[in-house]
Amino acid sequence: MTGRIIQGIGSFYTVESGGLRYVCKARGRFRKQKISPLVGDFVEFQPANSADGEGAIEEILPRSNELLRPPVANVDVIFVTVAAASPEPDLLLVDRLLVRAHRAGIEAKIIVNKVDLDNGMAEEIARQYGSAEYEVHCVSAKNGIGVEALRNAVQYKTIAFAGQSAVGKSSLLNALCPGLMLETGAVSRIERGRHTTRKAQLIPMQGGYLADTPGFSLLELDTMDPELLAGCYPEFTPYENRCRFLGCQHLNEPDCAVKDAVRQGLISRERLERYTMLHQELKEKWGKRYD
Ligand SMILES: Nc1nc2c(ncn2[C@@H]2O[C@H](COP(=O)(O)OP(=O)(O)OP(=O)(O)O)[C@@H](O)[C@H]2O)c(=O)[nH]1
Ligand SMILES: [Mg+2]
Ligand SMILES: [Zn+2]
Repeated sequence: MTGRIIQGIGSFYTVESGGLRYVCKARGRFRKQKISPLVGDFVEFQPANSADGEGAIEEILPRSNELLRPPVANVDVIFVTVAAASPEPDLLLVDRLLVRAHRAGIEAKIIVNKVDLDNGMAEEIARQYGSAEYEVHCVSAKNGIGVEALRNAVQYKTIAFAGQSAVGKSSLLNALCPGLMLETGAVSRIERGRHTTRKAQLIPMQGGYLADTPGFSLLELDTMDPELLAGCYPEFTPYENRCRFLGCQHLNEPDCAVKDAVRQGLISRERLERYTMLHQELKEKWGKRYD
């Protein structure tokens, strides 16, 4: 049979096929080949032959893409999620996620949650990324602002929510899928501390899937040639061939059309500033790549 992995706990995977769920283990040879099944994988599997047994994943079908942070495969769109406040927005982390999505060949959209707390900041974030022609959705999982519009954007696709911890990814999934009751970060009275998502999982919805994923606070870019970074900024593209130097990195070169566009307010200054930081970071890593 063929199906899709929607959840993985330890060495057990939940495979969905034809609306039913099957618990399966991965064959030992995957471990020998150092392949681990990912949530989102399409697989061939052998269902259990008794009610209490488990099935076996026989084959992982070729992936159209994969992310390791967060760990999901075959994603159509990644919803890079940030909160307008609480936690304070980390836009460098947003930019890192956008670069990673671009490198993995996955379309990205920006979701600004918690607009009920700070609408001014939500507008500021929309301004910075709007000029990059990213689609920006300002929403509130708490009072429902923008949730209906977001629901219309999620049909028939596999969409992964990704972003900093506590921005409200699980809360947004709950708002989008009535009846779903994912645990969210409200401080629990029974356990101490707040609840946090620990595993990626896919939730079937409107003919597609939504992926909830664990949040993080740190994210490094993989080692890559820093000269490829500018190509991950869609708002730079229309200007690049107007820079004086071929291969201009838009740092300190004279007659740089990207920096001109920033001066004219066509590209966000903050995006270029953070680009410069990421470029520097990649340059250091790239220099040490043979160490
Ligand atoms: N004011 C406000 N609070 C929200 C909103 N959405 C979520 N929260 C709160 O933010 C906290 C974190 O929400 P979660 O949904 O658990 O966040 P998460 O992004 O899934 O966090 P991780 O699983 O740790 O990555 C919870 O206390 C939510 O109640 C919102 O739109 N407005
Ligand atoms: Mg969560
Ligand atoms: Zn330039």
